[in-house]
Amino acid sequence: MKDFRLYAITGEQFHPNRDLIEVMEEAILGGVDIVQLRDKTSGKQELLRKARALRELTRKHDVTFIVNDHIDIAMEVDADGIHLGQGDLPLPEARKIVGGKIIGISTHALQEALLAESQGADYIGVGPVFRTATKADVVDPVSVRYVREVAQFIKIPFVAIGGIKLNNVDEVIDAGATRICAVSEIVGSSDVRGTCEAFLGKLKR
Ligand code: 3NM
Repeated sequence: MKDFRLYAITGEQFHPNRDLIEVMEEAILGGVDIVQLRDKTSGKQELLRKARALRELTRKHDVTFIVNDHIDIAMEVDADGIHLGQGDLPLPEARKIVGGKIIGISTHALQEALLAESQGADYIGVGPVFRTATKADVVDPVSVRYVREVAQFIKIPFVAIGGIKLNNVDEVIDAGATRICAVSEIVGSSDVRGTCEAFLGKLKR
């Protein structure tokens, strides 16, 4: 997969009065390399509509597009890849369906990271680094210690996630993360573009 530094995930609850596509386009203009559609409440038809719109947007800007959970929707809109949690379809089965598309896996402990790597994940999520209210059933924060472990033992790309804000991202970078993902800090910002630019400024050093 194309390398990346800043990964944005949709979170429409954080911008109730703004359009999804408008917000994600601002994030793209701010420099995000990957957009993920994550939506735990919409039905399939609504999800398909959003996925089509985001596919069009990301194509226009040559940005990677990932769909969370829904392999059928990812295939239907020809997304670049899917992102799966620990409770989703196991990676080898998902691989049979998506072929060469990107598969990302959420991991919360080194054992899960090593398994995902050995099964051929294209990247892993590493989190939640800090406490987050964005993911309902999330495990306790893994802290920057887990980031440090992954940086030491895992060779595939990893992206740190969970409660990451402009005011704590330095700690995550110091622990060895070179790729960052945020939901609320990006899409809930009154200046989405400026927030992305600020994250990227910190990731450059
Ligand atoms: N996955 P925010 S934490 C979607 O640890 C997601 O796997 C996580 O949202 C994981 O940036 C998380 O608003 C939510 O804290 C991240």
